[in-house]
Amino acid sequence: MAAPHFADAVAKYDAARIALFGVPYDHTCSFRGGSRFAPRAIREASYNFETYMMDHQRDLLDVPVADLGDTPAYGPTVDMVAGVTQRASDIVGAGKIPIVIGGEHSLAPAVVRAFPKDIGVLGIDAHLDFRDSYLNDSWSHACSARRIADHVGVEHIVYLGVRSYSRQEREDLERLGLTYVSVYDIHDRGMTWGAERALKAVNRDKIYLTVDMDGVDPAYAPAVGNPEPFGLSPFQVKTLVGMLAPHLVGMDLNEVSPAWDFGQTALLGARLIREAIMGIGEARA
Ligand SMILES: [Mn+2]
Repeated sequence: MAAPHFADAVAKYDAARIALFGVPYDHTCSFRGGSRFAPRAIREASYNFETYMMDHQRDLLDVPVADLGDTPAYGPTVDMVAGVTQRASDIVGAGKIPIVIGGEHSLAPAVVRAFPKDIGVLGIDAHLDFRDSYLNDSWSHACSARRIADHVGVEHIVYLGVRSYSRQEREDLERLGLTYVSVYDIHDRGMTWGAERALKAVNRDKIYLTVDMDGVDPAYAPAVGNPEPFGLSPFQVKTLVGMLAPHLVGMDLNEVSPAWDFGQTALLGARLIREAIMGIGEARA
């Protein structure tokens, strides 16, 4: 059975403001595999929700979104990166906003490379993902922020919700001047503070958002590749998406591993994508 299209993503490509596609890829996964099944699980979960969004007092069907389906199941990371960058470039070149459903976090730099270098990138992640290479692969999901920094510059990327990095990553972030917002600071001072701090740090008008679902606490999002306690609440991520919506030029959501799910992680992923779609539609209405 073919996976359904994302709920309410019924626009033809030419008329679409936003173009979704899935990347069923998890070859560099280091702990819990299976995020290649997430595009299907998240699309299926998207049918849970009303098209009318009470919190926005608007209908999602009023925002033209096309679902382009999934990329092929690539082998080596270099092939995945080339294929994803090409597909995202087509969307960006057509003046549309890509929203990409992972798959693992390694897809994020591939999408970011489709944009001019003058964007800023914000990420939700439990991990800093700032290794230069992991298990001999510089495109590993453990290197997502590092590869994004290669494209936009280390001063134009900030991950929020961080609560894990290696000793080497800590040395590298200090040496290279990477900013991050720890989950502990967000728990102390709130997501509004965190988002303002991150936006000020990246100092860009156009923002790309990459959401690693492990940034959310495992109590709410248990089915991720590398779960970490003390995470963000779903509502904090909603708050961030809402604040960024007027600036968003693209987004991805990654690292859901449906085999560990009772359904709630895929549901939250689908809901956050719907939040972004509505936020973008609302900001540009
Ligand atoms: Mn992560």
